[in-house]
Amino acid sequence: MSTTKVGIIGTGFIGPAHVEALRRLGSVEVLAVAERGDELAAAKAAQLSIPKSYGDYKALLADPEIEVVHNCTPNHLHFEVNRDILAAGKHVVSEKPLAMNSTESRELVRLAQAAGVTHAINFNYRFMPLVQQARQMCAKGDLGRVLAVHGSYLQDWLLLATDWNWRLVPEMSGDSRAVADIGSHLCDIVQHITGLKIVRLMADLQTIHPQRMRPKVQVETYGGKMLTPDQLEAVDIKTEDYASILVEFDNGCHGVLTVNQCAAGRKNRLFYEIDGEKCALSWDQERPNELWIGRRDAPNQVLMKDPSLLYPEVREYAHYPGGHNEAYPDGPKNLFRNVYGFIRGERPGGDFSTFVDGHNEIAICDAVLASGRAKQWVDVTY
Ligand code: NAI
Ligand code: SOE
Repeated sequence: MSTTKVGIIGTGFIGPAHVEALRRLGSVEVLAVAERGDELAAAKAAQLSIPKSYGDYKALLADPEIEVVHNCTPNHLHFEVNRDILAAGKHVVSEKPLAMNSTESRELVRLAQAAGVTHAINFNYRFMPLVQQARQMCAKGDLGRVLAVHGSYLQDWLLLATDWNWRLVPEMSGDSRAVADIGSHLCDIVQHITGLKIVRLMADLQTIHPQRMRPKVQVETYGGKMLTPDQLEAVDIKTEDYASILVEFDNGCHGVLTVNQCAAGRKNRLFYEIDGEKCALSWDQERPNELWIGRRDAPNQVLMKDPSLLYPEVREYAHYPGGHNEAYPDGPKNLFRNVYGFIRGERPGGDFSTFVDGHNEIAICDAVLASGRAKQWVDVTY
């Protein structure tokens, strides 16, 4: 059976994670990478055992062998690179956020639909087994009506004023930082599970470090802990480290979502709790094999991931027996399985996050910024 040939643009932190997840599918061959310049591209290709390398992503797009392209570049390049992938007629898997604002993301949805190719966005946390189980429990009425939702996404990798990354630079990351970077996953996951849509919100945004120390040398994501004071310079910070967002869903229920990239001890704690009239659900990405089910008239339960205990339609998201834990790298693998299955005509589609979902999240982000400025409730304009 022939393999689907893929090119990856950007090979920092997440690019290699895409490569690894794709290789675990078996039916996909990562044929080429593109990076900033020939030397870096060749070095990354050698490191990842990828046959072809391009120092300019446009050369990768001109390669007739490449059928699908993954955009793993920093945020400010997402619009331009996604647009060029679509113009080249290739299928596209983009990293989040889809673009820098909703004008750009709306245009990408239009271009993707006009191009008639498959388009996907890496809302990876959706595709973990117990997140899919929670979604099915909501869809099947196990919770009854959803009454309220709260969630948070907490990290500590930007806790100190000496922590630095391109995500702190609005020209590279966008006018929102914590909300666009991790709030995007949080908003997506609670809407995906409940099937509800956020329609109004009120946001409180805080920049905990109005000034940070920027390295005079370049550092990779999560790589700045070893720098000495003489290698740093002071820079004003304009984007939020922290946000709390009151939200209203389209069924009228309310919720609150908090993000903080200065939360000591929390590494990548994406957490939600959904209160239904029959039971509640909660899940923590740092303990992804446990789903808490809260009950009023019976003892609470912790469902440990085990294919035999999941709804039949969820079992394909769990690849190992109970007690054999699945985690972060398995989300993208499941997403890519669904995307490539559709591209190869082996799956019906409708089971992966698309540019439409990417645009919806940016519309929420735009509303968060508008609400933060106006200090009042605003409607989300999709
Ligand atoms: P990074 O800074 O570690 O890597 C970015 C890479 O893109 C670097 O290797 C850089 O040299 C390359 N690059 C920059 N300009 C380029 C160009 N013109 N052509 C080709 N390559 C270019 O950043 P990281 O952490 O990998 O993030 C990249 C994107 O992935 C971000 O948008 C981020 O939001 C998203 N991301 C998503 C994750 C998820 O769980 N879904 C996890 C981590 C990142
Ligand atoms: C950094 O905050 C980051 O790598 C995000 O960019 C990802 O989207 C998130 O999944 C993990 O944290």
